[in-house]
Amino acid sequence: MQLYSQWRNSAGERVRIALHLKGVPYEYIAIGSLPAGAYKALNPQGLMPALRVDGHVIAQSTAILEYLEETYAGVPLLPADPILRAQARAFAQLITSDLHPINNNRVRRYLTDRLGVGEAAVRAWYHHWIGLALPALEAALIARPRDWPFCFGDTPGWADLHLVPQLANARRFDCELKSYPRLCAVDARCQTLDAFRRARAEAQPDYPGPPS
Ligand SMILES: N[C@@H](CCC(=O)N[C@@H](CS)C(=O)NCC(=O)O)C(=O)O
Repeated sequence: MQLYSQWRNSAGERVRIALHLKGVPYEYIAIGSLPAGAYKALNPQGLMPALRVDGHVIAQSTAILEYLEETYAGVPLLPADPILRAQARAFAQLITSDLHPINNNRVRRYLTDRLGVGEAAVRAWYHHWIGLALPALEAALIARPRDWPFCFGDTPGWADLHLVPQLANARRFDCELKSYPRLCAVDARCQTLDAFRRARAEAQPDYPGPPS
């Protein structure tokens, strides 16, 4: 199994965490190490990540996660209870469908390069959408029937692996996080776990090192 990703690739980080949590070995292929055009030939949309399994390519992090969940069912990432399962999916979907697509690199690049939007306004854009998403995610944790150590259970899973890379992005853009104590507590707990640490941007072989 090969994961095509890049050190700073939050959708890829979700998949890396899932692979580690499930104990599935994989080969990390840094997209920057491929010849020009090779990744697009594999995944025509060109977005990261993609997973290659027995010669088949799966694009889109949610599709990859669902494949892993169905194939490596021994370590489930979704809660067993159908309501909690739906709530964990809804939590993740807020990130994958409503937040991440409008704040990601190509959108910010379009704002600056094509629409001539200045850096301060792009930051304001980023903060605006984060500021709508995080209160809803915090509220989802407040509404839980129990104050679990992780988002929807006693072990980390589907919601947690979406949350952690998203909060890393929010920190990169200096977003205010103190108002979200439950999200931060789950994040801090996840950061102590090997599966999350090994998935971090800085732990990837193509990480170029801290900015000088
Ligand atoms: N819906 C896609 C989103 C993938 C995505 O946007 N990936 C980003 C990195 S996190 C990317 O490839 N960005 C390239 C760019 O913005 O130019 C998924 O979940 O896999």
